[in-house]
Amino acid sequence: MSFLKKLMRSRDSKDDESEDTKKTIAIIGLDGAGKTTILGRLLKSDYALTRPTFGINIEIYKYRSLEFIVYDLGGQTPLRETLWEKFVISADGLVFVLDSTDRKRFDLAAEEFNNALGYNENAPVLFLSNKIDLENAASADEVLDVIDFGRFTRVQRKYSFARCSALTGELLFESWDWLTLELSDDKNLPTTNVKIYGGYIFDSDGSEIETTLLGKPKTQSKHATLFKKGNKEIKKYLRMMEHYDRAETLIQVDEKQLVLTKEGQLVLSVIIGENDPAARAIQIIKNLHKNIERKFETEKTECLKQLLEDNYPLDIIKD
Ligand code: G3D
Ligand code: MG
Repeated sequence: MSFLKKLMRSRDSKDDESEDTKKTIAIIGLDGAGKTTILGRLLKSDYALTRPTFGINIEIYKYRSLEFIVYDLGGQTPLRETLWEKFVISADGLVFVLDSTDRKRFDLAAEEFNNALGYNENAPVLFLSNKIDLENAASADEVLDVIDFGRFTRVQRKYSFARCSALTGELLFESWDWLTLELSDDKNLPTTNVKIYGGYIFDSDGSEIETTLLGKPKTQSKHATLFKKGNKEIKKYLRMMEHYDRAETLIQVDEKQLVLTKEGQLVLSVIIGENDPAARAIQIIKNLHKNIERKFETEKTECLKQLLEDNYPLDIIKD
């Protein structure tokens, strides 16, 4: 955080400590790019509401040790100038969303992106090329041809480019994790390990194949209810995602996070600690997807438990 900002904040607030964990993010992009859907996907798994945003949605989103105040700004032309000026200037982070299937408006999107960068010259920028679940989504190269990222290197500004799907959640959490780390003043924020309390294997039709609770028996019985709730959430999500081959999500269950990935017929999920990096958990279960199919053929029971214990001993709960 800049010195000036810190000074202004400490003037406004007596509790400077907690202010430091609050970050404002402006999500911008043309109308229909997927801004509201992204915000919804981050907030909850069953967020289906995507109506055009007139004006502004403000949502609070807690992730890891930060509290994000996210401004989802309407993309309609007449609103852009007034709203952007007000909210983009003061944002700690900028997220620009591009509809990667809307090639006709790539140039317009690039222009808007430039405008936004003019309003705020410091905040880290996360550029999301959205809707990769659709067949005609632009490749990374196509987008990079239109958007000049070289300028960030020239001025040493922090940025990240990712392709994602707000609808299925694919690659969204990894990108958000990047932004979280960029904005965190807490250098102790864990970047690698997570604390896995257990996990599930489901069939994509919603039938449960395995539930694994990890840790000592006492810990396991303490979390039994949590796992029942998780089971319900997974089924609900899978009903929503039945037409998609790949999906990822993060669902808050009590004080823990449930991370889920679906690849074809197979659904893997783990429950991790409240402030753990979901991106790491997603990586772990993506890696396991490959091994699990192989393991299934030989051993039918406790596949997930064994794979976790064998490959990720440092990531699973011990007590
Ligand atoms: P906006 O807030 O940027 O204006 P919205 O955009 O979030 O309202 O999304 C506009 C439309 O795009 C919505 O469709 C929404 O479901 C869809 N959409 C958003 N993200 C994705 C994505 O990743 N993949 C696909 N396939 N569609 C997406 P409707 O039909 O409701 O207008
Ligand atoms: Mg919207």
